[in-house]
Amino acid sequence: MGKFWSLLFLCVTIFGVGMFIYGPAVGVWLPENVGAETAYSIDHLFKFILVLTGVVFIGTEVTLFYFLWRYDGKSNKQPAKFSHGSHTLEICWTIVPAATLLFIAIYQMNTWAEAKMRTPMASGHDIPYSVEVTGRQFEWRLRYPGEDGILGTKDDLFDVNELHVPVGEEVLVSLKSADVLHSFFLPNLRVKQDAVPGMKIPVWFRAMKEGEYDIPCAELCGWGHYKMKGRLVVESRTAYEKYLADLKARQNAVSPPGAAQQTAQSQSGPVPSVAAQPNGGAATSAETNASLAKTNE
Ligand SMILES: [Cu+2]
Repeated sequence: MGKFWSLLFLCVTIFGVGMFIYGPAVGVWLPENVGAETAYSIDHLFKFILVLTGVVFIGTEVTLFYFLWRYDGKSNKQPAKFSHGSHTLEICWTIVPAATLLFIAIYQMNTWAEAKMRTPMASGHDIPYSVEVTGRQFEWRLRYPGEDGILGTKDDLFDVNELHVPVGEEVLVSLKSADVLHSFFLPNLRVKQDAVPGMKIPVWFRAMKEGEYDIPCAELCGWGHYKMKGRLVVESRTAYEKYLADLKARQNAVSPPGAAQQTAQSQSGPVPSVAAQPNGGAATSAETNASLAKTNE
């Protein structure tokens, strides 16, 4: 039994490191990255920190194994002697981690600024909001500016849970919450931002590959959090414009321009949640438009 525990500890190390090598090798690792430069620098930081902590992990685990193996009770009859500490060692294991953390803090600053601080508006090229995303128990409500390109006007277009964006173009989202904290997460674009009640938070990204991706909510927001998942559709500019035109036609067919606002104003009581409906979210355009216009007031 003497050497058993040391070997067990060694197995944990081998298994842990093995999984980190096996995962990327068979492709069960990070979700496919379809973002632009910032998304790649986030991946770079992730891998850099993983390697750094991996080296420390292997070092400490191998040391632990050696001491368990070398000084097990059965083969060492001499009683153990305890040291009362070493100032030099203590200073070392304080300074080394502190310096490492300081280095990481400085090393990631540029990526953080690109992802969270340098809004497209601040960096000179003033782009309009592409869409307003409102988190709401338990769905993502979307409001696109109509032909005037301005959010909050009568020609706005509404949809639920299916966000369309043109490929290769900068997308600027105005993120809101209608009730509690949600988190707007685009795993394939390495974007994650809390939606905070009472705040409008700008979120920006550029999707570089056409396809359909998930928009999960990454903040426990209530009983239905597990099903709060939208789709991000990245498509060509032509397909994107066709989607907006179809959305407009669908909206006008149900309620002529301006009617959605009136319907909304005449409504009373709580707006029914699309997710809570028996058909599982496939609300008709009329219901959607009317309730969206109300919540987006
Ligand atoms: Cu949630």
